[in-house]
Amino acid sequence: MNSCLFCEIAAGRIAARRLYEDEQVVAFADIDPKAPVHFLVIPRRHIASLADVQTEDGALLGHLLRVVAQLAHEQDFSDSGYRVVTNCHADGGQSVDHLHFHVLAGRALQWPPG
Ligand code: DGP
Repeated sequence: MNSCLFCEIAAGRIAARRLYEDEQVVAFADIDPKAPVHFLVIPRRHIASLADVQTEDGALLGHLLRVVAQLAHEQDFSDSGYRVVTNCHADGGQSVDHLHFHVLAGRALQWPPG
């Protein structure tokens, strides 16, 4: 596998403003925020996109989403609301080929997205 930006961030070799980490998951601020709160939650293990998730990754995905809910609660935007998005492949707008969930909050978000 060629070097992956988010693998490098997860390993701490590229700097990012980290919000949370454990043995499976890292959350860090998006470099180009689209809302007052915008961070990314990723698995440490390289999974290229949602399309590459396997049946055995179910517990990891569940944990990842539980971390999102925990951070929303801790950062006090759980009640006001938030959005969780993963972009998959070209038409989905994916630009970094390492599975990541965007977490957006802090303003009323529009629907549908562009
Ligand atoms: P996507 O387009 O869905 O693949 O989202 C990729 C996101 O990653 C995008 O919102 C910008 C963010 N991003 C790209 N490069 C970096 C980086 O070097 N550091 C951080 N913190 N975020 C990055």
